[in-house]
Amino acid sequence: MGGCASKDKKTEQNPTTTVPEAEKDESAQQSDMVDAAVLDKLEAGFKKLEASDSKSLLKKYLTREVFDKLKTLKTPTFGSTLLDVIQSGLENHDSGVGIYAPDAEAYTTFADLFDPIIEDYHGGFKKTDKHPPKDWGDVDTLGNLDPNGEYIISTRVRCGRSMQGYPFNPCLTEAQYKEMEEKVSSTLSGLEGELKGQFYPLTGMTKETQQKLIDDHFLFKEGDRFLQAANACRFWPTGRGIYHNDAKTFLVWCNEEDHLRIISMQMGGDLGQVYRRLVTAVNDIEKRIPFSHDDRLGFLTFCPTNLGTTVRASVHIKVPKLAADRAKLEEVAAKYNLQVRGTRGEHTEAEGGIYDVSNKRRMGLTEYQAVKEMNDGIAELIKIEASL
Ligand code: ADP
Ligand code: CIR
Repeated sequence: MGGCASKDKKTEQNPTTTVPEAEKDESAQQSDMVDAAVLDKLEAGFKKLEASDSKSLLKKYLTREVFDKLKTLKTPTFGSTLLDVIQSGLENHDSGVGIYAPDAEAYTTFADLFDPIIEDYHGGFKKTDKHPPKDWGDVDTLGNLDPNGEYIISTRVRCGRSMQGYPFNPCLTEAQYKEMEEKVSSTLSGLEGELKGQFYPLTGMTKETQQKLIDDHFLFKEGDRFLQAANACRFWPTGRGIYHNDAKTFLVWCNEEDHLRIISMQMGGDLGQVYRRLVTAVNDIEKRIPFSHDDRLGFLTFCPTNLGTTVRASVHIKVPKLAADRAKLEEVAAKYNLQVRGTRGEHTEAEGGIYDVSNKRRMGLTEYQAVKEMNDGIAELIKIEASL
């Protein structure tokens, strides 16, 4: 194990762990050095990944040269290692991406790996680029994408936020989880009007209630192996929960992948209404909780795919003719910078011909532009479907 997440475990480790000869001379700096056990794991994991047919961005960009340069580094404050960054992708060769930032400094310390992955995922956001300032645009310019209700089942827009003063999941203590949950639930209890609702902690929630919320697409799933391998599910379900209004059109996830996921959703294709609700909510919450933001990367998140605007605008859509061939659907979607997911979200299959189609990139464009990208792409997909 590497940095912060393994601190508790270090005390349990065998104190006779061998220190390589080369490291013995510098034992005074031991705390700055990566453990031999971590280096062994990294080396073994790297070799396996190299020999695999993994299509992950991790495999694509973790060359031997990058690996050798980064394997001995640690982040300054939390001591996170390359293993903390890549262990999800090492354990799950079917990852699309395969890396997470255990703490915000990882984006800098391990930039030689993060930067090319960010550039690839976000459609050309270069290491010299700067994410634009937040701009929700003119919220009245978006409308209903499917006024006759022929294609779109439901519409959802979400964004992620990290609370200032707290690291990401792998570095959080149990006490911090509890403290954050308390801050989030008490803050949200101040929301009014359409946003008024209640916080439901995962701790103590019946399995039936939890499963119903998951089946209805309102709550995050449990046991995500990509997050588990990244050490992001420690102390589960402590500190995790969901806030929602009665209509379940406005929801906030607490401490799943990110500290907060702020979500607006409803049945049908009225993207305008969904977007306006989200913008109102985020503006309100931002007045009450300070969030982590970086000049270059935008809003900071655990997964590099969510940096920048952190916005994923999606529809659940039925396009049976286009989707007769999933590869074809993916190809057409990619033309409009859209990503296709299964009905229950990432890494799931389509059920009943329903696909989740969303904007793929979230960096190097404004919040409004990210949503508009989905809006325009979906309009095109519907046009194509209608013409077939
Ligand atoms: P996220 O969007 O938060 O990154 P997922 O892809 O895991 O994560 O999706 C989370 C949940 O949101 C899943 O249950 C998924 O089915 C649901 N969801 C996503 N888009 C829509 C939509 N347009 N309508 C209804 N549910 C949706
Ligand atoms: C993967 O690489 O497939 C997972 N680690 C998820 C990557 C992107 N998804 C996300 O941020 N939710």
